[in-house]
Amino acid sequence: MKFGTMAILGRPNVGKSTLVNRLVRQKVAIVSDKPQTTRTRILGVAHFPQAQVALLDTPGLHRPRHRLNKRMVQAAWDTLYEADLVAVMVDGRLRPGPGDRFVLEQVADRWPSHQSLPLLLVNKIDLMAKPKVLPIIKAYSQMGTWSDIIPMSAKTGLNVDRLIEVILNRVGDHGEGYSNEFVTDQSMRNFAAEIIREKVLDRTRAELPYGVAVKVEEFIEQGNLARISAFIWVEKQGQKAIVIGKGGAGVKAIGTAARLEMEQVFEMKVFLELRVKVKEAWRDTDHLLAELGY
Ligand SMILES: Nc1nc2c(ncn2[C@@H]2O[C@H](COP(=O)(O)OP(=O)(O)OP(=O)(O)O)[C@@H](O)[C@H]2O)c(=O)[nH]1
Ligand SMILES: [Mg+2]
Repeated sequence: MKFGTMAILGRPNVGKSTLVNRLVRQKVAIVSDKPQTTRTRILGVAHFPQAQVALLDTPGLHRPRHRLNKRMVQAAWDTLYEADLVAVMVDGRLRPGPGDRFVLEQVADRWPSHQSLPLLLVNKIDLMAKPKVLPIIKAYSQMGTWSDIIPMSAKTGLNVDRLIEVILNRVGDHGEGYSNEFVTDQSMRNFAAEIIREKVLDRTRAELPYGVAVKVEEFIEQGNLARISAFIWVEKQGQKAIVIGKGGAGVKAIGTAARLEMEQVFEMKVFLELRVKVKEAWRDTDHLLAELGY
C-alpha cells in the first residue's frame, strides 16, 4: 500500500478546503465565501484502492495582524515539515499579483530542496472562459518551478481525476498509513464548533466573520443523543446584536442550520444550545486563544 502526506497551501479563499473535502469524499473542513475560514491545520485522509493520501488543509497565507493570524500562518508553514508532497493552490480568475508572488517565493524558499517539486493547482476554472486558462498557466509557469500545473475546479470536480492521477504517481511509501475507516483526527467536539462557525459565516458580512469564534462548553453523549452547549464569541457589543438578530432570529437560524448538519454528520439526534458572548480582543489574547484551541 502506498502512503504519502500532501499539504495544500495558498492564499485565503482559493478553495483548499473544498478540495480536501472532495478528495476525502466527506466534509472534514468548513468552507465559506469569506477569506480566512480555516484557522488550523486539518487532516483528511483520502483512501484509494492501492494508496492512502493524508491531506493537510491549511489556513490561507496572508499578512498577519493579530496573534490569531500569526498562529494561523505559522500552522500553514509548519505543514511543510510534515508533508512529503506540496500543492500550492491559486484562484485562476485572478492575475498573479504581489501577494501570489510572495507566497510562491516563500514556498520555494522553505520547501527543502531535496524534496520533490511542488504541484501548482489553478482552481476555479469552472468560472473562467476557456481562452483565459492557458495565459494564466503560462504566467504561473514563469513564476516558479512546478512538477505539474493542473487547471481544475474543486467545486465541480473538473479535472480532479487528473489531479488524483498525478498525486498517486507521486506518493511513495512514506510511513505507516491509517486504518480503513480513519478520515480525520478532528474530535466531534471540535467539528461541532466548526460547523457552528460555518453557519455564522454564512449569515454575516464584512468584518464580523474575522472576529467570530465558537467554543463548545459541553458535549454530552446520551445514547443516540448529543447535548451540545456552545458560545459564539464576538469582539464587540454591536456584533453581538448582529449575530443575535431581531428577536433572536439570527442565532436561531444559525442554531437550526448547525443542528441539522450535525445530526447528519454525527448520525445522532442533537440538542443544541447556543449563546452569544462578547470577548474583547480575543484574537490578541493568549489565554483566550488557548481556550479555543488555537
Ligand atoms: N466556482 C468555484 N468556487 C469554488 C471552487 N473552489 C472553491 N470555491 C468556493 O470558494 C470559496 C472558498 O472556498 P474554501 O474551500 O473555503 O477556500 P480556502 O482556500 O479553504 O479558504 P481559507 O480557509 O479561507 O484559506 C467557497 O465559497 C467555495 O465554494 C471552484 O473550483 N469553483
Ligand atoms: Mg479553508
